[in-house]
Amino acid sequence: MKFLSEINSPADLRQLRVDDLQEVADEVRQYIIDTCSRVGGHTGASLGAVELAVAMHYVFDTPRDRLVWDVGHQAYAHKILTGRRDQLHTIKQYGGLSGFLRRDESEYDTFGAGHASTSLSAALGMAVARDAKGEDFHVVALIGDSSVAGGMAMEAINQAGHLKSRLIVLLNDNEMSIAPAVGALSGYLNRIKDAQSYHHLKEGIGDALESVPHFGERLRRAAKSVKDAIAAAVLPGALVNELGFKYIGYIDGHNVPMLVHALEEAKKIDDGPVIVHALTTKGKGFPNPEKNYYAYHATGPFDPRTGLPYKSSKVLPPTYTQVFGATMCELMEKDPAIIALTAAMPDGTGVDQVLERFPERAFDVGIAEQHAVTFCAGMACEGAKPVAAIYSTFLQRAFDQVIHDVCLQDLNVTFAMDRAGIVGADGPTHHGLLDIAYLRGYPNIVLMAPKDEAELRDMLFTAIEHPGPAAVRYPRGNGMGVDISGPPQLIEVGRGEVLRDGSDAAIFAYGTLVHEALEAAGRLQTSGIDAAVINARFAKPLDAELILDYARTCSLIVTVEEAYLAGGFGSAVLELLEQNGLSDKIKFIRMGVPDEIVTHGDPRMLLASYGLDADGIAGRVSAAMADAPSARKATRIKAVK
Ligand SMILES: Cc1ncc(C[n+]2csc(CCOP(=O)(O)OP(=O)(O)O)c2C)c(N)n1
Repeated sequence: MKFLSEINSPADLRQLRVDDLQEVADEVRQYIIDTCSRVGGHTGASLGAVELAVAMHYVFDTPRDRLVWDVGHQAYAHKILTGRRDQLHTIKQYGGLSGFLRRDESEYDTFGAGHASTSLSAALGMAVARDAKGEDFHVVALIGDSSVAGGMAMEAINQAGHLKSRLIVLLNDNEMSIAPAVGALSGYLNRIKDAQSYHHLKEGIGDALESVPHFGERLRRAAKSVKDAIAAAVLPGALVNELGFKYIGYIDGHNVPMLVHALEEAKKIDDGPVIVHALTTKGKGFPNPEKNYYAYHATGPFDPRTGLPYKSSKVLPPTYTQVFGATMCELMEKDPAIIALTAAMPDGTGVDQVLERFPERAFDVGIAEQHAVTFCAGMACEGAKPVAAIYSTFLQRAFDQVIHDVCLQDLNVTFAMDRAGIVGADGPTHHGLLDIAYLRGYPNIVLMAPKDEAELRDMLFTAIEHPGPAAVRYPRGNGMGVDISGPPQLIEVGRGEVLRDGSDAAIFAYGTLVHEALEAAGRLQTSGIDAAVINARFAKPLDAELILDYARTCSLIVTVEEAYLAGGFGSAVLELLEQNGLSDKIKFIRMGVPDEIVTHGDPRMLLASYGLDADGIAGRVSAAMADAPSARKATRIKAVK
């Protein structure tokens, strides 16, 4: 590494000549490939943004000038250039660098990220605060072509054009989301680039080119083909004329000197926001010559010579995601009213299978969770049975749509919440720990969580057939390996399942932790504690009869959930006990995640750190039994169903 080993901060980078920067970018790219081949990560997304990071840190006086990255998954080059090169190999691992951006990780991470489409709002806020304080620095937001179509980004563009604050937006246009980009805006950007037919645009192209600030005359000369000319003319048309942005571009986002030049020009614009439109290739330089950008977005470890992933010889059960996708296809085969929906996560949710099989009844709406939910509500008004497959963490963004548009109107919308619980390497922005709390407090919705992949199938069917809103939460990763060959069955709403009876303690587990609870009960038996284990199945409505029955007969009630304790399943049970005058008559323990930010790392290890494994559960139960009230007198009415 001729340059990179000497670059310990952007100030070092800025000592170099512009002519050296392309080589710096090459070294950064190679460094990302070498590191990600060992530890995995958002390889392709980051490879596509290498030159953008080099140019931005070269042109701007970071961290004095504020650089705001959208999502932050593509920011590995930024991390490398801002003093974190030697820690890159720890990325997404416990105690290591975050896979996204965190203000507490570096002063160069001016705004924490992980969810998409936030950068423009944050950057505009910084710009307005700067102006209010009478300070003078640049604010630059980098955003991808899919994230820019997200609702928040659109709202920020609307306000930025109106306020005319000094703000620079670098658009990283690679025509990709995780999957190929969708939507009219993305189609529009593509049409500009691929313009074939220009007849109706011929007039005015010259004028439009000239109107582009600073670049106009040069663009006119540089427009080598009619295609370039149209591109330059059309985009300013929309952004400059209609929305109050200046436009520079489009430019080759892998050519550092050109980027530097464009950003220098952008710096000079002091009377409003400007967009610099850079074209990039996702996975640029990835060793596998097969152009599967979809697969490159994020990778596990791979062979750095071939780009091929290392294959595990272990045969694992299908993931919950795969089972969801396959079950949707089965159900949609039989019921034409069912519609599947994803918000830019077709492969992550399993909706890719459905899009392929039923393209007319499956939608990828892009990064637009809020729209997705209300879109479903509209479909439900017309008798359709929409299923919104949205990760637990991303559904947070559509909270009001779930409440105001779906639950209040009691519409038949199913929420399939993948990645519920601790997701592991992606960390705090991606853990799905809040959905029970944010969905439980409003009438009408049914909440359920399966103990395994077979029950996921049953619950999905049950949710779709339930006439009102229903949500199913299930974890990231592989199923338990149970038989899923039978057709999905309807489950009685609000009924738990006793997996093991017991007279001393009753453990109510919600979701897949039921298996840890069963193992814990086995261990407790050997130390003389007879613990029942109940698969709660529903957080709303609770199986009140079953819970009260155990509460009247056991000394100890324990709830277990992979979610925040505040407002969660355990809270629901506690409320039930309180309503029935039992809360002070019984020892009660809620096990889950306390009120703290859960870091990134191996999910099993993180769960264990919160006592959410067989050891932890057994330990808590035996400690509590030592001082629990003596065995309760009432006879259980209906413990085993
Ligand atoms: C609110 C939200 N929804 C979904 C995601 C998942 N996600 C992460 S990156 C990404 C694609 C972003 O595409 P783009 O903005 O074009 O950036 P690129 O990856 O192409 O650089 C998506 C959908 C997210 N992070 N946040």
